[in-house]
Amino acid sequence: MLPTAAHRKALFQPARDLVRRVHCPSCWHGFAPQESLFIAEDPRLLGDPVSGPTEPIRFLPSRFDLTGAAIDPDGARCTRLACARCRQEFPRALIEVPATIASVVGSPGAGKSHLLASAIWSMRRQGAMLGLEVSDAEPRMHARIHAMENALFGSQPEAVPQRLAKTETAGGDGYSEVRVGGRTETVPTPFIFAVRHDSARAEERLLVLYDNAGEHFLPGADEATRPVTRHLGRSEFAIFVLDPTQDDAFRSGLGLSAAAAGASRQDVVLQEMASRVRQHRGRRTDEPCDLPLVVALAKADLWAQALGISLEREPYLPAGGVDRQALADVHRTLVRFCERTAPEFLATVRAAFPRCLFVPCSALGRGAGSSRVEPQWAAAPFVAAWEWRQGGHLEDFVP
Ligand SMILES: Nc1nc2c(ncn2[C@@H]2O[C@H](COP(=O)(O)OP(=O)(O)OP(=O)(O)O)[C@@H](O)[C@H]2O)c(=O)[nH]1
Ligand SMILES: [Mg+2]
Ligand SMILES: [Zn+2]
Repeated sequence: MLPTAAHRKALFQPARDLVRRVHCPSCWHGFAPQESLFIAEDPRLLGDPVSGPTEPIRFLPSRFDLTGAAIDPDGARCTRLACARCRQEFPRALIEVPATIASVVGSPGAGKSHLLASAIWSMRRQGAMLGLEVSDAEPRMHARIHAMENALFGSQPEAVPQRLAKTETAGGDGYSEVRVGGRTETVPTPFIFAVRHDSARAEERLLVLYDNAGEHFLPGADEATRPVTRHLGRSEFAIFVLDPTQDDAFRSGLGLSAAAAGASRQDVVLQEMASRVRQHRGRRTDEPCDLPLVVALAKADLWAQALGISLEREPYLPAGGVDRQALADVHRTLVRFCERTAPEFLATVRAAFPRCLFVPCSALGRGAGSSRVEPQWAAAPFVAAWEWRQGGHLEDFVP
C-alpha cells in the first residue's frame, strides 16, 4: 500500500502552538509571546540598560533566519529569550508549553532548600513510581539547583555530612538586580522543570519553583523593590514547609527537649503568606485563599516514629501515582497531632486554606546524621500537590 499523506514525513513540521500569554518567571509581568526580547550572541554587544553592564543587550528583532532564530544587530544568530520588562532570560519552552507556578514557603531554617533539592532529585530518578517524568526545561539555566543536588547526592568524601548553606536573602546566583522604570529591583531566579504526567497521557506542563530565604516570608519583608515572593500572587499551589522541631509545643508533644531560642512563629509566617496571597490577587481579607496548600512537615527523621508514622514505604501505588489511602492516614494523624500541640497553627490553616493536605517528609531521610542522604517522602508533597492541581482525587482533604 502506498503511504498516504499522513504517513509521509512532512518536510516542514508545523510550528508548535504558542501559549497566548507568557508570565515572566522573574517579575511575573504578562506579555504576548511575540513581545519577548532576544538576547544578543555577539560578544561585543555587552551592556544592557535594564539587566546590567555585564549582560548582552536584549532586542526586539526585525531579522530572522530560515529556522526562526533572530539575527542580532551584528549578524549573529540568537535563540535565547528574555522578558519584555525585567529582561531576565527564560527558557524557550515557556512560550510553547503552559506553566504552573508553585510557591514553597516556610520560616528560616525550616528545611525548604534541602526539601527542594531532595524532592527534585527523587522526582528525576523515580519517575515511573511517581507517575511523573521531570526534567530541566533548560539545563543551562539550572546551575544552582544542580549544585544543590550535587552537594547532597554527588560523590562525597566519607564521613563528612554534606549540607546546603542557608539561602541568601539577596545577591548570589539566586537573585538578579535589574533597573526598571528608573529604580533597581531584586528579582528571584526561578527553577523551571518540564513535567509529563504519564498515566493521564496529559501534555507536558512546566513547573516553576523558587527557593526563597525564609526571611522573605516574615511580616514586613514584602517590598516593591524586592518583589521576591510575588509568585504568591500567581501560584497554583503552595507547599508550606513546617518544621515541628522549631516549635516548643510541637517538641514537647514529640517528647523532645526545648528548642533553641530565636525560632520564628510558624503560624505567623503562614498568616503572612495568606495575607500576601490575598493582597496580590486582589481578594478580601476575610476570603479563603483558593489555592490548594500542602503542609510539608519537615525533618520527619527526627519525629515520625514518636507519632507512630512509618516512612519506610514511599506513598505511591505499584502502577505509579500517589497512594491516596496512605496519604489520608498520615494526614489524619498529623492533623490530630496539630490539634493537640499547636491549635493556633491549625486555626490559621483552617481560616485561610479550606483545602489542605498534611504530609510528613524528610529531605535527609535515613541518612540524617551521616554523610549519606536518603530522602524519605521528600517528593510526596510536590507529587500530591501536582496531582491535586491536575484534578486528581485529593479534593476532599480538609484540615
Ligand atoms: N534532621 C534533618 N535535618 C534537616 C532536614 N532538612 C534540613 N535539615 C536541617 O535544617 C537546617 C535548615 O535547612 P535548610 O534547608 O537550609 O532550611 P531553609 O528553610 O532553606 O532555610 P533558609 O534558607 O534560611 O530559609 C539545616 O541545618 C539542615 O541540615 C531533614 O530532613 N532532617
Ligand atoms: Mg534555604
Ligand atoms: Zn520579567
